[in-house]
This record gives sequence, structure tokens and C-alpha cells, in this order.
Amino acid sequence: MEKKIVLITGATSGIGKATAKRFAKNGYDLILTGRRKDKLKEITNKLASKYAVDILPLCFDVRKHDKVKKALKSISGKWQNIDILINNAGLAKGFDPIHEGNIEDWEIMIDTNLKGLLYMTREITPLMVKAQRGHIINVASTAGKEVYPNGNVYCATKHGVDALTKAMRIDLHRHGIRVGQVAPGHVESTEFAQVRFHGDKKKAKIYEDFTPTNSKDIARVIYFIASQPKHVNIQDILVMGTQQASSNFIDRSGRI
Ligand code: NDP
Ligand code: 8X3
Repeated sequence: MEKKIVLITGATSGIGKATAKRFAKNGYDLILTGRRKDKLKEITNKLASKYAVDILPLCFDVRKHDKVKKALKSISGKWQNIDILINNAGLAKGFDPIHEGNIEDWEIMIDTNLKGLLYMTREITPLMVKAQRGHIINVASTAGKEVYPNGNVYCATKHGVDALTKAMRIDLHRHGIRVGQVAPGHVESTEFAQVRFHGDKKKAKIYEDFTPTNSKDIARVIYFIASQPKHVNIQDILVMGTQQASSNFIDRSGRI
């Protein structure tokens, strides 16, 4: 029997990388994407040799529609039968109040978190509609459920993802396609904070006084969503570390 195929965007680090490992461990063949060729190669070699699965690495920037199209058009044979699309690539850039926000940071977040997710979805869903089956799991955020100081544009993009998950489900459920999302709070063992604070290591130390979830925890949740029987669609899972009650209430009295 042919193995199932999962396509994961942003598989070069953090949640995407941990999710790739989890699916490989469970015998899926993988299409892994990201911009960093060296990291893609490294993870491809590692998972393919450890778990004896086939992996197709595709290196492109999700913000560029022509590149997304070109990469997905290059897929042939069995790789076209994508069972699961995990729209994970995304980022926060900057942590400024709205009146001091950096326009370039805003463009990057909107282009990656919203337009990138849309480009991927637009290219892959026709294949799923044709096959009358498929599963899309978006990596949303608690920032798509509530807002917090200086989160402005990142929160807006993730509120957009939350809306798109619902809208995509309405458009696709009649075609046998499941659409759901995971909405995590803080997640460590990712490059998220480093990217948000433009590589400032000091500012990126945001998990020292509490224990958030980690990338493996979120990978486990994503795999749980993906591994339900086909008549069951998990629409949304909101998950935070025990010490985090909401975006704005975190017990920072020490790690547990
Ligand atoms: P990481 O920075 O570790 O991973 C982000 C991934 O996205 C990388 O693989 C990166 O790959 C990829 N990516 C970013 N921009 C692009 C682009 N333009 N084109 C293609 N790939 C891109 O962070 P996380 O693992 O934390 O982030 C994954 C998702 O989880 C994001 O959507 C984020 O918003 C969400 N999230 C994160 C939380 C957290 O606290 N960490 C909490 C809630 C949600 P490369 O650089 O190689 O292109
Ligand atoms: C990442 C979680 O709280 O930094 O989406 O927005 S948060």
C-alpha cells in the first residue's frame, strides 16, 4: 500500500521541523518546504535515513506566488496525491506599538502569514477537490483569538488565519476535504522569538521564567488532528502551557 503524503511548509525549524519528524516516524512520505536550502537538505537526509520514508524537499519563498506555483508544478507522479497540507510557515516581525511599527515588518508578516498560506492553499486545493479528499491543517495562534500590547499586525494576520480556516472549511467540506487548525500560545524550541526580535538574543529570551509548550508538543497535537478517522474533523485546538492562562496572563514565577 502507498504511504500517505503530507506537505509541511516551514519545515526547516521549530513546529514544522518537529511535525515533519512526527509524521516520518509514523510512516508518512513528506514534502518539506522552506527557504533555507541547507536546513532542508539536512532534515531531509536525517529523516529519510532514520525512518525509511521518501522525502521531496522544495525550496521556495511562500510570499512569491510565481515561485510557489513553479515549485508545485514541478511535482509529478505520486507526489501529486497530497493527503495533508500543513500551512505552518509564518512569523512575527517586530514588537512595537502601532504608531512606531516598521512598515517592512508589517509587509513581511502579511505576505507570509496570509498571502503565503493562501498561495499554497490555492495551488493544492484543486488537486484535493479533483480527488474529493484531503486534509488541511493551518498553524494559527492564540494571537488569532485575542490581542496583546505590541502584537497588533501579527495578531491581525493570525485573526485572518483563524477566519480563513473557517472559510476554507465552508468552501471545501462538500468535497470531502477536512480543514482544521491548531492555535498555540507560546512555543519554545522554535526560532520564533529570535525572528520576532530581529536576531536580538537578549530580547528573544522570553521563556526563561516560565515553561511554555515546545515544538514537539504542537507536533503531537497536529498529528492527533491528522490521525482521526475520516468522518471526524477536528476544527480547532487552542493549546497553551500550564503556566499560560491567556496571551496576557502568564505565571512567570519560574519554570516547572
Ligand atoms: P520558526 O521560526 O522556528 O519556524 C518558522 C518556519 O517558517 C521556518 O521553517 C521558516 O523557514 C518558515 N518560513 C518563514 N518565512 C517563510 C517564507 N517567506 N517562505 C517559506 N518559509 C518561510 O517558528 P515556529 O515554528 O514557531 O513557527 C511556525 C508557525 O507557528 C508560524 O506560523 C507561527 O506564527 C506559528 N506559531 C508560533 C508560536 C510560537 O510561540 N513559536 C505560537 C503560535 C503559533 P525558512 O526560514 O527556512 O524559510
Ligand atoms: C505566537 C504566540 O503570544 O507570541 O503566535 O503571539 S504569541
